[in-house]
Amino acid sequence: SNARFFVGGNWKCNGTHASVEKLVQELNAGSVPSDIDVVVAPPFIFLDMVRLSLKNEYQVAAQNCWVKSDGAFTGEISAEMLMDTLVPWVITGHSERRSLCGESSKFVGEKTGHALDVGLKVIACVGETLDQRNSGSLWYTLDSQMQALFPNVKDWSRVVIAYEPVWAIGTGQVATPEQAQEVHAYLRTVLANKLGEETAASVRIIYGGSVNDGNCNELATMPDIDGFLVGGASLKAPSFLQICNSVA
Ligand code: G2H
Repeated sequence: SNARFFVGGNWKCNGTHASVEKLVQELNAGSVPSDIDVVVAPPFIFLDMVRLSLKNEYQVAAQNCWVKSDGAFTGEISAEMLMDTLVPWVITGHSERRSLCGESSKFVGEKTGHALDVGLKVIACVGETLDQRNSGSLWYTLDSQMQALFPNVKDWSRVVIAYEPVWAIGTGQVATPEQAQEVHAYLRTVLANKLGEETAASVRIIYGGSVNDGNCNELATMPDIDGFLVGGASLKAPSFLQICNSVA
């Protein structure tokens, strides 16, 4: 699509005060195209420090937030707190939260809706496991993850969909450009059926799962790949900067 290219860096649960400071310095020393969105997602504890020290070519995201407003939810961070601390983006439904923290599609949908209602922009993740792909439930899985978003999202201009096949996450086994394109085209059809062609074409659909500086260029040439969500390689500034410059 013609949508603005988007590169996210998901730092996951990594880093020390010193390593984060170094990564920020290296990112600040690099350059990224001015016509793309680059958004990095540090762990909560470093979020404010990273936001305040990164140059303004970069934006920040939280990796998660709570499903409801402030209250008795020990250990959680609300979407309202993110807004109040000037964090513009949040990732929802990452497969690690679905699998390790038991987040259902319904819960991810509600959380996405709440984050949007409060004013955040959302990177909403979907993706199938290898079992689901091999047993023929690829399309069913993706469709049900998408359907859980629709009743909760009023403003699709503030949503980026990240397709992250679970079998490609942190495994070094990246989806081929054709495999990714096939799914991205499907997701766009799902969006089009619900929202119309025009809105569907304007929603960024980004790919995640073992993206690195060696495979990003070919993936970026695919018509329905509007960017990337990068995990491991986003912790290395030279790799991440190269991925940001892979825009086709
Ligand atoms: C997928 C991705 C980033 P990695 O989780 O969200 O991680 O690039 O390490 O596979």
